[in-house]
Amino acid sequence: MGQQLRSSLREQQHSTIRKLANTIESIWHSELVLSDYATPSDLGYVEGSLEGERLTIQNYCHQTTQFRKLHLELAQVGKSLDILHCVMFPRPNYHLPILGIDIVAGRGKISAAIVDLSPVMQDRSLPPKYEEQLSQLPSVSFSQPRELPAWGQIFSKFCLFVRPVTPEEEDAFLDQVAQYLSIHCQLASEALPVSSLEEEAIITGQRYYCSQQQKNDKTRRVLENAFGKEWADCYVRTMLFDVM
Ligand code: BLA
Repeated sequence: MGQQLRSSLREQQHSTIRKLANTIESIWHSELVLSDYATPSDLGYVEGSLEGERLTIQNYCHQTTQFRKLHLELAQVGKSLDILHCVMFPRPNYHLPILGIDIVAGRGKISAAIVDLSPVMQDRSLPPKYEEQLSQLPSVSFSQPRELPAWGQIFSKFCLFVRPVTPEEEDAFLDQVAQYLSIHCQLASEALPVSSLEEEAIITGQRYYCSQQQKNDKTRRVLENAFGKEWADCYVRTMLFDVM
């Protein structure tokens, strides 16, 4: 799909989503050495409309030494719903948390903004350097924190899940994501491979993370309305939260 079409989706989106997409890409490009990722050719740019409004999806994927998949997805439903989804899946031979970001904006207002560095070890702990650096970030308060759904037990104590209600809160969320992402890229670049025993535990942890995320019915419903149940299920299992 042409570059023009790609950039036009982003230009139509909520300004916070557009800014965050640009920030994520700029940090990835400056902090990591990116290689191509074989995105299934029919999933780079997708459009669908069954019963509901038209859904347009743009996917950007890369890989690095430490990450099996860096995934940034921008989606738009009709003219009313904008979505940014981003997950950084580490390779299983590195003990690194899974960075996840989701922003959902409906009719110009953000209803959900979440960022987390989620643990993969069964004791739910993050590597010590992450604990150290994340604890040192200045704490920011938001007027409308949101409660995690039951499947959200995968997230860490550093998880930020809010409904930002002013431009200042939107900027504060953007800033927090940029901090998490910078810390993550820096610590991941210094990380060394683990033993094969630890690798087994990490694979189990990543599988659990993905199986919990797959329980998010709100994501599934949007995809099902535009593409049907079968396609949506396949997309959630192979593109959004593929287990190794
Ligand atoms: C919520 N995700 C949502 C909502 C929608 C989507 C419509 C409801 C908005 C709201 O509660 O205000 C839709 N999200 C999508 C779609 C895609 C998407 C269609 O990413 C992709 C095409 N979700 C993630 C990741 C995280 C995540 C990586 O993809 C976290 C790191 C979290 N999304 C998340 C959570 C909710 C949500 C916790 C709230 C769920 C709830 O309250 O039940």
